[in-house]
Amino acid sequence: MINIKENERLSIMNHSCAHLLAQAVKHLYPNALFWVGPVIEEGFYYDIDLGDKTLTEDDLPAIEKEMKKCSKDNKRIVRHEISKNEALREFSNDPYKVDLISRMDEEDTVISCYSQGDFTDLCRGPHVESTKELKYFKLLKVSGAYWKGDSKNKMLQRIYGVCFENQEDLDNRLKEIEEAKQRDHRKIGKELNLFMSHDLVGKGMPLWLPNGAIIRKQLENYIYEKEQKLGYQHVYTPCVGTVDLYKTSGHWAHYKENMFPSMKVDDEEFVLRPMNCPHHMLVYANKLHSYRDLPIRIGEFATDFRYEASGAVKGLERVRCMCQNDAHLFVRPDQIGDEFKKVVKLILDVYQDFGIKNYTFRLSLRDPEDKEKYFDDDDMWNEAEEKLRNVLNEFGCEYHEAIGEAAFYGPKLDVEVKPAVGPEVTLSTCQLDFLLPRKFELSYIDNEGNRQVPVVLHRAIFGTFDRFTAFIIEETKGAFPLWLSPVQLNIIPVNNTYHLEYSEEILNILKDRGYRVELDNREEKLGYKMRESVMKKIPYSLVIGQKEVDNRTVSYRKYGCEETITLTINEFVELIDKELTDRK
Ligand code: TSB
Ligand code: ZN
Repeated sequence: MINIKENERLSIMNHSCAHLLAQAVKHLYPNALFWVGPVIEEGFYYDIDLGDKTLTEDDLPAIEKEMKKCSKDNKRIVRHEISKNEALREFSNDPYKVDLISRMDEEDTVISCYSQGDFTDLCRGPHVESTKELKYFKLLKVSGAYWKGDSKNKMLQRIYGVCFENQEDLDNRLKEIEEAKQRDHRKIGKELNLFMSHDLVGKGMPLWLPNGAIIRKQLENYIYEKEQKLGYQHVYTPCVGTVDLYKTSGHWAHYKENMFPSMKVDDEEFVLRPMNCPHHMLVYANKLHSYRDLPIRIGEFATDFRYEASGAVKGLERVRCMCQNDAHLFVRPDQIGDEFKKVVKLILDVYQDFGIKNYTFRLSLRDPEDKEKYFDDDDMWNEAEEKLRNVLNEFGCEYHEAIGEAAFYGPKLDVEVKPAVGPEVTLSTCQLDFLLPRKFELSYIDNEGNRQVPVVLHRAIFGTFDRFTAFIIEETKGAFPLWLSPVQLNIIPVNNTYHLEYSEEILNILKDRGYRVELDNREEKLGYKMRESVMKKIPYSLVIGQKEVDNRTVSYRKYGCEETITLTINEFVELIDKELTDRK
């Protein structure tokens, strides 16, 4: 998809189109007040106060029609500049504009306005020269958006749209949007009964349904096996901690706005944990460690709670209650490079297993000038950053460096992916931390009998099971590989009178082997049942007719294939076993 924001011409057109939208809205809703209308990757939006009116998608065609009219009017888009005071006077009836203008620092700031016919908006520009240049646009959706993103403020109407230079580009974009909608994990999640949400449980608190729970369990088993082989030790710790725990870790000072408020129980004050690091620090500190014991790798599938803005929560991808595939690796400084390398290798292995190809590595480094944000030990930072870079180069990974994006406690590597709808998100992460071990006074005894402080690597390969599942749903469009599929095999007797008994026999054989298998014994036509099996994206549909009964065979059709293949039961079981072991 073309990134509108990164294309200069399209960026200007989309910004102008946002003004065209505002002009049309003003014609149709004369009391409308306008907040901001920026260009985004996908096009543009405008946040608008329409009083009590809540827009729906049904209102968009009329607005679009009015935009077309304004475009045809062919009005020149004219820039003029006024002083801050003049601007305050001119827009005195518009509290949103007054808010914007008042926040411009200097008294003598020059403020630019753009006018097109009867409509003027405060704006830095630049814009196209005339409204008639804006012909190929489409309004895409409407949603509520709190003023300044704060849920205590009024809810505004946000209208999204996109504009291109010609009809073909616009059509292509609309096609892409439609495909993305079909792939959206929220849509597929509903169709395949993977997860749900309910107002009584709360925003951003998904409920995993039986089908989704099967996928999650498989993911847990998969990564647990891998981590066992790599020497991880898994623990279970509570999803709350006292406020004091998070004061010790520094989260209370630096991360409080992302946390749920605290609650009192007897004389203790608890918070729902947003991260598991403090608990794992205490697990480490529970024992004395020698330099020979390190690295120690404490893993957990750990539930966390984070306050995410209500407008940001999204299906399983961005939730307020999540389960991390978390681990904290306690290493000696001389082991940083090796251990980081193992984490990167694990990430690459996992992505290969899942066939994930479209991702980017982001190496977040400190800004050496920013002495306030980053704790001050230049040598340590330089060495650590160099080690991370070397590992990525060794693997031949392409990555981009984000200066000033490191956490205050150390550099990190994130893996970014693009969901079907919306901006990029981070899946895997590996973060170096020099500070937390000090805060918890962690130590190990070195080979001369002296106390030393270990370094910690925070890492999550899937990120969270929630986000990873969202991603996998979109990657596979719900057609999961056999090992992940909620239902793996679907047995369809051609005729219940003659073929049901043998079908049931096969059902029992396959169930005994531990496969997730269903038998469709409804009195429906074969074609209908086959279509439904495909709609449910079941990997194998087994058709059992007279030939199969007579020869004690099964005939199957794989999802996405037209071919029907007949095998003996034993051959079929072998095939399935192999596919399950390979987890491909
Ligand atoms: C890796 N303390 C570290 C941990 O040890 C940590 O919490 N890192 S994190 O903040 O980056 O979160 C880990 C991963 O959780 C992220 O990489 C991301 O994939 C996932 N994640 C973060 N926020 C959300 C959310 N709101 N919904 C779903 N997944 C999320
Ligand atoms: Zn952590």
